Amino acid sequence: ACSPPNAGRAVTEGAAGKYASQPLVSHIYTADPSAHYFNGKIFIYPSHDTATKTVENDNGDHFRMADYHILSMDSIGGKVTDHGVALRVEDVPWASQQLWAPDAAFSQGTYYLYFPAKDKQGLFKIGVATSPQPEGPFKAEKDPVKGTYSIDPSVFRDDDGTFYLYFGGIWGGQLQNWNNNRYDSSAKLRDKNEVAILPRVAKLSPGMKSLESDPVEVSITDSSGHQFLEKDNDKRFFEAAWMHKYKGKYYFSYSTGDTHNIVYAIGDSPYGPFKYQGIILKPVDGWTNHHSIVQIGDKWYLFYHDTQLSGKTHLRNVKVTELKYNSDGTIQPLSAFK
Ligand code: FUB
Repeated sequence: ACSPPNAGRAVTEGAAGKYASQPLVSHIYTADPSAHYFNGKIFIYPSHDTATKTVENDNGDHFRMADYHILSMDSIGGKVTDHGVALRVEDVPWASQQLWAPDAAFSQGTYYLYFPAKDKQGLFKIGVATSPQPEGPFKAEKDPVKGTYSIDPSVFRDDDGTFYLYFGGIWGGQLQNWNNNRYDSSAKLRDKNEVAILPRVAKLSPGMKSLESDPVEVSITDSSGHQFLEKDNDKRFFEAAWMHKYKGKYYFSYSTGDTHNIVYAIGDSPYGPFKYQGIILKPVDGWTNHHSIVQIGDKWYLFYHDTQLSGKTHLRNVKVTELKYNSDGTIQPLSAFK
């Protein structure tokens, strides 16, 4: 009752007739929306947030999601369908808990769901599950994708048909424990004057269930080509990688985590290097900020989440709003009224 009328809704700054968005569904809590246009419909692959008694901490233990539901709609603003349970943690042979932010891809008649989960040893890995339909149900492979680790998989199909898997997230996402693709249980978060930890990318093999090559770091720099330091935490990578292509350029976007922005950097190849450009979405209600960007017809949309329905960081709701570019290819920033 104390909130201003637009609490928790993203608006296009400076746009005539501000666009305010509402939760896409309210019967379940959903987060981390990865949207795709498959078969003439919009499919959203979100996390399915659930109530938990786990106390909120920096490790993200309060995010205890146990299954996925896929959402779809014919058009933006249209009726949203929840297709029910698409995959449960108990149906993933290698996983123990925490089905965090997923993504999906389509190749040669099969839909692939990529998802992070903790294995039986408590290490986040990335799994893959398949279905003949975009909405699932999905059948998980027996093991995680070999060579993967950490969280927030995001799959990008380039115009030549090659797929790339981006991933990683620091703090509870464990990326700080992986150096040169090796796990180091003693590795700590970097000090403020050390270079920031970078996300990873690897080409997927044509079968979509394995990596074609070892993951490499995704280089993100400032406009002078310098890598960010850990203290540049309003710009450095934290989690929620997403790749899209606009007018031949590669746009790598991500969350800055503890400063709660969605920001982006532009490059000339799927591997980068990417030059930092600025904010796409300022902090929303709730600690996390996680998005996807997709073209539908001749318009571009930002799918994101906030906590409008619950007011609780771990019980989020997905939303969509239009994304606009300037003529120089930069993105017009969005903000949410607090
Ligand atoms: O939903 C759990 C985690 O919260 C995701 O993996 C992060 O990106 C953050 O949104």
